[in-house]
Amino acid sequence: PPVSLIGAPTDVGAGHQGGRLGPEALRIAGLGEALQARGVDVVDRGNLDGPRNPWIGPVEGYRHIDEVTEWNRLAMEAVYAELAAGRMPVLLGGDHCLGIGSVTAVARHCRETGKKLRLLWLDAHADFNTSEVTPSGNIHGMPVACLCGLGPRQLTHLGGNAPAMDPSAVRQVGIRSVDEGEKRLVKEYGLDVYDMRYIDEVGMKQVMEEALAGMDDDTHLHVSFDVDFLDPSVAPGVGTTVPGGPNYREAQLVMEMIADSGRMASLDIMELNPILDRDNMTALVAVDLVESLFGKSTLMRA
Ligand code: DIR
Ligand code: MN
Ligand code: MN
Ligand code: MN
Repeated sequence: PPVSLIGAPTDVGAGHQGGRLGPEALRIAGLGEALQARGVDVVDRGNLDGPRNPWIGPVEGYRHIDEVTEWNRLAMEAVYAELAAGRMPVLLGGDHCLGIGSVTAVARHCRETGKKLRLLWLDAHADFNTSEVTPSGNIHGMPVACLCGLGPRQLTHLGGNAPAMDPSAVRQVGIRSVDEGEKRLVKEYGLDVYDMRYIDEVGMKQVMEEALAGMDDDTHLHVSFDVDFLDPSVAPGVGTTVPGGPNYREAQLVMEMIADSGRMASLDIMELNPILDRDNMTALVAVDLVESLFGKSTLMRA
């Protein structure tokens, strides 16, 4: 389907400023042109326009909750409009709190069209914190919990009813940083987490076979790509680097296997922080990976 790029220039959900420059850095790295060169019909919708970052501390366990809510409402409406028009939304973050709005829109589209939702969450973090267990108050550490109905009402009910989705639809890959209280919740909700230890033990190919298993013609696959999924050696331009992530080669395999599945119908590219980057290298790596997501491969296969 044709692709729509939607910029969401905000870092209200993060603990560092600079993520709000992410959409522009991805454009400068040639995201739109790279997709065009692959024959994808792509339109850039420009940037959403939400509240500025007040840059104050957490209140009752949440930093900037009203600004986060407003940005997510905007993201949800923009993503939903593209899906309803038969297009593939690509949300350019911005911090990962925006996954709430993006996936809430996808879940609504799935309900309306009778599709089954599969959420592939590529991240160093589980993003399953709540106000009780968060070490930071930063809502970018909470979107998966909110989507599963765990969180403040204004975020869990963004789409009207909660939960937006069932935890059984979630597959998380690349995880290597889960906070103490968050670990209990991940277990309690039964999230399917392919952490770095498991990736090391069985290899990325088997991990992706498992994470993508069980999809069919009626599955809508949403890929939420937090750039801190990648090892910091290839992707330094993020606020919360965690060592020991997938290298360039493993990440390419992830994207190629998603492309081979043929099911990806929406995408987030989140958490890029150009202030912390070097010569836009993280944005350039992200564009390389997105090319693979859209089917670029070295050889003609099969
Ligand atoms: C940490 C960091 N778990 C928190 N989370 C991040 O503050 O909740 N998620 N960086 O992407
Ligand atoms: Mn559709
Ligand atoms: Mn994240
Ligand atoms: Mn992360």
